[in-house]
Amino acid sequence: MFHLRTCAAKLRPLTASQTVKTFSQNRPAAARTFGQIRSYTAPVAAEPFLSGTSSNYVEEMYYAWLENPKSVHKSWDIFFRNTNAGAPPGTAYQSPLPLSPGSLSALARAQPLVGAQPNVDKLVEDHLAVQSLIRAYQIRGHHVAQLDPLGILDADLDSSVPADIISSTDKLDLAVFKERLRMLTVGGFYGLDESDLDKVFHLPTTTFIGGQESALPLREIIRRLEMAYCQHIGVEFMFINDLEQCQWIRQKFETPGIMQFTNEEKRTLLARLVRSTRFEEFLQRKWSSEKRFGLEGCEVLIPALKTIIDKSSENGVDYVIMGMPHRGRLNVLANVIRKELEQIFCQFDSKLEAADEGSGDVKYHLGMYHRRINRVTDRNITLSLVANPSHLEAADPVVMGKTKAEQFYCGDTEGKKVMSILLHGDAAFAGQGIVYETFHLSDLPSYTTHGTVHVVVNNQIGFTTDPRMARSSPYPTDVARVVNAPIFHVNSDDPEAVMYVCKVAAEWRSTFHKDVVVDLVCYRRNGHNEMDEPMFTQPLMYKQIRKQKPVLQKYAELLVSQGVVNQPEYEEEISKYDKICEEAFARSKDEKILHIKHWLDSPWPGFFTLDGQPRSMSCPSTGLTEDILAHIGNVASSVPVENFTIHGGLSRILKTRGELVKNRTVDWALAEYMAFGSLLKEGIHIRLSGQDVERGTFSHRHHVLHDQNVDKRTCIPMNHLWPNQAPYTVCNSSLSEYGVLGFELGFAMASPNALVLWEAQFGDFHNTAQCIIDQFICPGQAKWVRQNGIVLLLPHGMEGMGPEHSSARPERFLQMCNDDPDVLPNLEEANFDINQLYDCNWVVVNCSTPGNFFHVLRRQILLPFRKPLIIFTPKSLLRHPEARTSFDEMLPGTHFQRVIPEDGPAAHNPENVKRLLFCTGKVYYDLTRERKARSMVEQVAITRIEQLSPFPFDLLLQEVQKYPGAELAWCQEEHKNQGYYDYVKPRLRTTISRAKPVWYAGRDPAAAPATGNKKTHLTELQRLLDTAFDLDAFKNFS
Ligand SMILES: Cc1ncc(C[n+]2csc(CCOP(=O)(O)OP(=O)(O)O)c2C)c(N)n1
Ligand SMILES: [Mg+2]
Repeated sequence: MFHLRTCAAKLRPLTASQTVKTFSQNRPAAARTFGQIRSYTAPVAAEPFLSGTSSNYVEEMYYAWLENPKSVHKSWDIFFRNTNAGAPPGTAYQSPLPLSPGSLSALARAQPLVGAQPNVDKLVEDHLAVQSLIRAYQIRGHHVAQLDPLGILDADLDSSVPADIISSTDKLDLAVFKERLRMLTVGGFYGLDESDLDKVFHLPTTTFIGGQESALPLREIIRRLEMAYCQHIGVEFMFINDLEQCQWIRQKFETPGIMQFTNEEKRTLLARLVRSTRFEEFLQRKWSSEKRFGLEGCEVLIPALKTIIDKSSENGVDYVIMGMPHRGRLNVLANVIRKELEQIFCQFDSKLEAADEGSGDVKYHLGMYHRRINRVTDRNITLSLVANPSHLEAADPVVMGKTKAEQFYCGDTEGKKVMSILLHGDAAFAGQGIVYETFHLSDLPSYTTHGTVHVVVNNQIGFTTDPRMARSSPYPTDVARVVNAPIFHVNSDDPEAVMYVCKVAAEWRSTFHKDVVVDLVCYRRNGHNEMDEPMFTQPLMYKQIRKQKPVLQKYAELLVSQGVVNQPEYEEEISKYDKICEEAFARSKDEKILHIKHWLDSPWPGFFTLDGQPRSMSCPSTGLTEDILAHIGNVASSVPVENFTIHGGLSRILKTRGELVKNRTVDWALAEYMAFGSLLKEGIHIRLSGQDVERGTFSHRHHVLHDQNVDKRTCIPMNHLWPNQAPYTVCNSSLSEYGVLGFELGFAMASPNALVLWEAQFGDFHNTAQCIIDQFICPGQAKWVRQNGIVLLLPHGMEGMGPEHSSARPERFLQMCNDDPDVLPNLEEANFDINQLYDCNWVVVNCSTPGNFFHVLRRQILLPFRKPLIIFTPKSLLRHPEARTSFDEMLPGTHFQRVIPEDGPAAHNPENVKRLLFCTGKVYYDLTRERKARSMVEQVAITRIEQLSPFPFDLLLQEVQKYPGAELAWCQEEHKNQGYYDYVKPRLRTTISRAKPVWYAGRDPAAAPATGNKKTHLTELQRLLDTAFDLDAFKNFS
C-alpha cells in the first residue's frame, strides 16, 4: 500500500540539520498565529531503545498503528503520535500512563514528561488543517470539477479555483500542483507545505476516502479527494443540515472504487445511447427542415432517465409522472415512454387529419400515458408525460399535483409507489420563479410528493443567451439549495458518471423521500431549433462544438478499447435500431388520422363511454333531503370529538350556525358545508387549498378547529359526517398562487371523482397565477382534449376597501369564454343548458345566494363531464342577513338557478314595469334596498344573472319577453371597462335580436379597480343607484 511505503520511509532517520533546513526553506516568516516549528520526520533510529532487529518490530507496530491506533499499546500510540508530530530522539517515548484512548487532552497531559507539548499542539494543528482541507473539497470541490464537455465555460461561471483547495486543473501535473501548493503555503491558509505530502494523517469520521483505511498520507488524501470531487462529477451537498444525509452522500461519492459498472451495464448504456443518438439522426435525415428541438449534445439524457426509472422501479415505484420542456421531447416519448414510433413519425405528415378537437400539437406539447413492463426489473411500470404549454416550467406544479393525487388515490402515503421526474432547461430553471414556488411545496404535508428527481439539460445556453447574461447564481440549479436538495453536476460526455449520479439520485429519493437534482452539463449541437444559426451569437462556443466528437462515438471507442464490445457488435446495434426506425416510418404512412385522445396524459377510465363521450347529457337535481341537510348542519355547528376546547368566539359562531340550522336556513359558510358534506357522502373526495382556507380569510369557514389547550390538536368536523365517507382535505397553502393553483389543477387532473377547489385570498391575487389560467385552465380541453373540473373561488366585490382586494377581474375571465356574443344558439334544443355547458371552455358564475352557491358546487360533480368553474365569491355577503337560503330551496328537485328572475310585485304586473335591470352578485342587495327606499317595486324589475358563462340566452329571452314595455339596463358596481358589461351587453342584444338598447348603470371607466377613498366610493355607489332608478336617465340617448 502506498501509504505504508511512505510511512516506512518516514521511519528512516533524518539528521537534525536536514530537519532544520526543511523549515527554514519552506516556512513563511509569520505564517499563522498558532504556527510552530514542526518536525514531520522522526529520527526513530536515534531512539536509544531501538536496535537493528527491534526496528523491524517497531515498523510492523507502526503499520498496525496506522491501520488502527487502538490496536497497539497506549504507550506505542503515544510514541507514534509524538514521532509523527516530530518529537526529537529520546523524547517521543514515555512510559505508559492511564489515559482514555484517543483523548488528546489526556495525551497532552502526558507530554510534559518529555517536553513534547508543542508537538501535540502541532499534531492537533496538522490534523485540523487536513480536516479543513477535506471539508474544503466536500464543500467546494465541485468548483474545480471538469464539468463542461466543451472545456470552455466553467459550469459555475467562475474559472478561479477556490483558495482553500489544493488542486490543479491539470490534476497531477506536478509543476502546477507544486505552484498551487506554494501559493497556499505562502498564503498560509493551512500551513501545509510540500514536505507534508507524505505525512500520514488520521481521517475524520466525516470522510469515506479511506475505504478500509483510517489514516492516509496527505498526498493520497488529496488524490482521493480529487478523485471524488474534482473529476466529471461535482457534488453540491454540504449546505444540507442533516448529518445522516451528508454522510450518505459522502459515502456514495468518496468510497474508493465505488463507481463500478459491469460489462452488461456498460453494454446496456451503449445500446441506450445508440437509440437516443440514432433517433435524432433518423428524424434529421427524414425531415431535415422540420423543427424538433433535438437532443444532440445531450443524448445521454435518455439513458439517464432510464437509469432513474430502472432504479426507482427496483425500489418499488410503479408509476412515474414526468414533466418536460421542448428539448428532446420526441426522443423521450420514443425511447423512455416508448410511444410507438409510427405514431411519432406520422406527426411530421402535414396531411394528417384531426379526428377530434384539440390543437394536435403532439410534437412539443401533448402528453402521454403508457403502461409497460420495465425490461430491466421485469416489473410493471406506468409512465405519464404531462401535456404542457410553451411556458417553460409552468408544468412543474401541475406534475406535482397530479403525482400527489395519484399517491392519494392508491394510498401511497410515503411516495413509495408513485413518483415524479421533472426535466428542466438551464436557462428556464434559473430564470422562472415558478421553480422556486414548486420547490417550496415539496416538503409541506398536504403538498409533498415525497421527493422529485429533477434533471436539468444544462446545455449552457438559453435560445441565444449566454448563461453569463442569464443568471446571477453560479449554477442554474442553485434554487434547489433552499430545500436542501443535493445537486449532482455531471459532465455529460462521461456517460458512466451520468449513470452513476442518476443511480444515486434515485436511491436518494427512495431513501430520504426528498428532492434531488441531476445537472447534466452538456452542449447544444445545433441552434435553438434545427433551423437556427447559432454562430450569429455564440461563434466561439460553436467552433468548439463543431470539433466535438459525439458522445456515442467516444463511448463506443472506449468500450471497444476495453474489449467490452467489438466494432462489429457496435455497428450491428446501430443498424438494428435504424431498421426499427425505417420499418416504423413505412408503417407511419398508413396513419391518416390523428387521434388526439391517444395522447392523453390522464385517462379517466369508466367516466366516459368507450368512445370518450359523456354517459348522459343531463344533470340530476342537486337538492338534498331534509335529513341530510339537518345532519350536516348539526355536525357543522358542533365539535364532534370529546374533551376538545375551542375558542369562546368560535363557540358563539357554532351556536349561531346551530340556530340557522334550526330555522332551516343556511348562510354562505353553511351552504358550502352542505355541498361538501353531501359530496363526501357520495364518495367524492374534496380538496380545498389556498392561503388560510382552513379558517377562511374572512373567518367564516372554520373547517379546522384548534384545541385551545393542546398544541397542534385539531379536529375537522367535515371528516366526522358519515361512516364510509370520502376523506376531506382542507389545507392552508404556502403563499403562492402560481405554484398552488398549478398544483391543484394537477390534482384535479388525476380523477374526475373529486371536487378540487383553489381559493384565492382575494380574487385579485389570481393574476400571479395567470399563466396557469391562460395556458391550462382556459384552453386545456381545446388544446389537449383533457377535461378538468377545478373550481376557483375568487373573493370579489367593491366594499370601499380601496383598489387592492376589490376585483377578481371578472372581465378577464369573461373575455376568454368561447361562446359567440353575436350568434343566438338554438334555444329549442333538448338539454340546451347542458349542451351549452358541454361546449364551453369554462363556467363563470357569481352567485347572489348561498343556496345557489351550494347548487353550483354540487352540479360541478353531478354533471357527466368536467369543466373548470370560476366562482366570484362575496365578502360582505358572507354575513349579510338577507343573504340566506331556506332549506326549501335546497330540497330534492331543486337545481342551480342560472338566472334568478324577479319574483316581487313587478313580476306580478309585468306590463307596468318600466325598466328591467339586469345585474349579478352582491350589487343586487344594493339595488333592492334602493328600489324599496324609492318605492319603485312596481316599476323596476331586477333579474340576476347567476351564470354569466355560458350565457343563459334561453332564460333571459323569457325575462325580456315578460316585460314588453320595459327599458333594459345592465347595472354593475365595477367600473365600466371592467366587470361584466362588455361581455353581457352584446349577448343581451343578441338575445333580443338587437330590438332595444341595453343601457348601462354603473361607474365610469377607470384604470384602477376601485377608489381608495371611502367617501368617493359611497358617492360613486349612490350615483350608480341614481342612474339605475332614474327612469329618465337614458332619455337623451334614445
Ligand atoms: C416562460 C417562457 N418564457 C420564454 C419562452 C421562450 N423560450 C423558448 S425556449 C427558450 C430558451 C430556453 O432555454 P433553456 O431553458 O436553457 O432550454 P434549452 O432550449 O436550452 O434546452 C426561451 C426563452 C418560453 N418558452 N417560456
Ligand atoms: Mg439551455
